[in-house]
Amino acid sequence: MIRTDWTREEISEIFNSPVLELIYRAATAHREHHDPQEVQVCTLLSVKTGGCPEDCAYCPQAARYHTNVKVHKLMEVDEVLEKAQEAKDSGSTRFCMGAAWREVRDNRDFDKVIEMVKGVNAMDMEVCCTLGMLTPEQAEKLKAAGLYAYNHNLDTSEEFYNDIITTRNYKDRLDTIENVRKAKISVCAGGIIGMGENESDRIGMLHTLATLPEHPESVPVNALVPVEGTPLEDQEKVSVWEMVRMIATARIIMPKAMVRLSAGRVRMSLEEQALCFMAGANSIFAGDKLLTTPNPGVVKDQEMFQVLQLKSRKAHKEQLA
Ligand code: SAM
Ligand code: DTB
Ligand code: SF4
Repeated sequence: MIRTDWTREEISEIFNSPVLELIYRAATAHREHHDPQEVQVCTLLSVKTGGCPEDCAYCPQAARYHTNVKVHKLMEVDEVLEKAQEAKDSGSTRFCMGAAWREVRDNRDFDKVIEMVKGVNAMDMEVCCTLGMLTPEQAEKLKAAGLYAYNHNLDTSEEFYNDIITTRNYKDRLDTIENVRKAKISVCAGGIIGMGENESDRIGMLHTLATLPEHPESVPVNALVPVEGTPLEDQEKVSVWEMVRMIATARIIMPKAMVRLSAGRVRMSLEEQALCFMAGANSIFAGDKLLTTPNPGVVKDQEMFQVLQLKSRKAHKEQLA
């Protein structure tokens, strides 16, 4: 049964159950709604990089932190479509374009993004964007261009949010997610662990996601990639068990969602990633770069798929056809 009335206590109990029991329960829920061999392969592209006015403490693209990220204005439509074709040729069925913007503005850059969305949509891939805050009208415009999904992360709990970001508030995030939902665009919303939050923040974020009027279709779980120059540069690596607890709990409370093992895979072994798949993760980002930081390359992931006998999930649009 799909529930949106989970209590914090119920989620906490699941989250804290003995880890092997937790994995078993998540694996069972996973099998009720998904083919456990199938993993969705998505490619990210940073179409506008760096120079962001926000102060997200984890982010190498915030203008105020001195990181090695080079600022790059919005890419040209042709260039982006070439990258999308490469992603498709390497086996990705979802293509996500990210921009280091606080919010979308109604200017020529947005018109260009609309052209990018139309172009990728015509390639029969699920097209996704992550561009910051959106108004209802902007969401409608993206939908009309063929946008399939929009990523907008809660990142952490409402209580901890202000320790990580001060230039916008939690409600801003929830409002954009609502605007995306109302435009009938598939919602991708998740967060990051390893930023110094405590267990109750992790449970709090999962609780907010699982009690939205409708669950996000896609829930990315990122492990912080600590980047030199950001306030979180010295954060310790999270253990695989912390990732497993997040993924398994997300799988149990939002069983139909795609749960994405997102940032942080470069520091995980194949065996650790296998545990995450066992715990219900069924999506990854492929390619040697996320937005600005390294990711295991396509060849390494193909090897992993072979060893674990996984197969790439078709684009949802094709599955419907
Ligand atoms: N500017 C838009 C926004 O903030 O929504 C879109 C791009 S932003 C880079 C997308 C997401 O990437 C963030 O919400 C965050 O969850 C994730 N992210 C950014 N830097 C990260 C890092 N160093 N480690 C893990 N995840 C990160
Ligand atoms: C998400 O949850 N993780 C992706 C995607 N959505 C946009 C981004 C991860 C970014 C990691 C840091 C970087 O490469 O800049
Ligand atoms: Fe800007 Fe997004 Fe990075 Fe925050 S996460 S600094 S909004 S690019």
